[in-house]
Amino acid sequence: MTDKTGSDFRCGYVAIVGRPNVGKSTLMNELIGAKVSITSRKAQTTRHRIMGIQTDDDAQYIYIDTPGFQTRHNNALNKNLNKTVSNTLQSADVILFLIEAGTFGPADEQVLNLIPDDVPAILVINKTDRVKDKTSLFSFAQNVTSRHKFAAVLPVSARKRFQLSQLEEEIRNHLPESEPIFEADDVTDRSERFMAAEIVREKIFRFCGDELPYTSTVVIEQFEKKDRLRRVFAAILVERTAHKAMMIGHKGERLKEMSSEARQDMEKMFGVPVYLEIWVKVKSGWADNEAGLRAYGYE
Ligand SMILES: Nc1nc2c(ncn2[C@@H]2O[C@H](COP(=O)(O)OP(=O)(O)OP(=O)(O)O)[C@@H](O)[C@H]2O)c(=O)[nH]1
Ligand SMILES: [Mg+2]
Repeated sequence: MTDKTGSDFRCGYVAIVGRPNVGKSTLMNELIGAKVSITSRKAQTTRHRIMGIQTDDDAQYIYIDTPGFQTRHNNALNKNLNKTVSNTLQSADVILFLIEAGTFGPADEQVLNLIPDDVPAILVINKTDRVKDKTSLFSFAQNVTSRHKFAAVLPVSARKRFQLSQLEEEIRNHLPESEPIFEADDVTDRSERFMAAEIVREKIFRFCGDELPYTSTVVIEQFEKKDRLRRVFAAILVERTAHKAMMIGHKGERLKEMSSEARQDMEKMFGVPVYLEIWVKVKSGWADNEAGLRAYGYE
């Protein structure tokens, strides 16, 4: 291994921004080779700023996954999510502006307008595996690059890992020379307790219909670490009694399935056996109240 304190070592913050559902969290997970950010087919999965860290012999990449920028509803939760995106952009060394191949709409434009002119931004065109006629990507890219002075443009597929090493090389070119900020084996800045809540939230996004993911959140009420075991007591907060019934499902089947998958994911992530209990509680108005949001871990 080479000396990580050598003067040509690079290290910096790489903000990943874009409208909901373009694949930001998938891209970050694939770039660092670990699943630290939850993903789903539904928009607005990510609700917190979360770092994913990748350290090589010659660079440390500190990716910051952000919530997809919200343009639809104006509640306290969404205002808070948008503030997170704006703050992240200000402190980044490099910005990855993610869009979906073939789509550029007002929601993308709004995010693009937030990108400061003095931070190098790479236009990352994701989901190219879905595009049959690759030549169409050229004029598509031209249309987007006419709106901002990008440092580079790269078509990728996060899911198929297409051109990700090229993307990493491009990012490295724009990182400042600096010693590493995190330990070489760190993959995230978040605690196991935080990851536990996120894993449960992912199951809600993956197992429940259209409404529940947006009207619920997860709180870890107790997290016990004993060297070869984690005991996790989670509460899913829902808005209404009817939501509680839907979350639990017929004869408790849905909650049972979600618990089982969440427990397996936690065991994979923590590397130790996990005991998990999930309770569903009705707590209306949680998404509309600023003080309450802080209590649930929203910055
Ligand atoms: N076909 C294809 N699908 C992808 C690709 N990258 C991500 N996806 C899918 O797109 C969906 C959204 O991915 P996420 O990573 O959760 O998107 P996101 O931008 O983080 O979404 P929010 O957190 O809601 O803003 C998931 O179903 C992913 O599997 C890709 O390269 N190709
Ligand atoms: Mg996400």
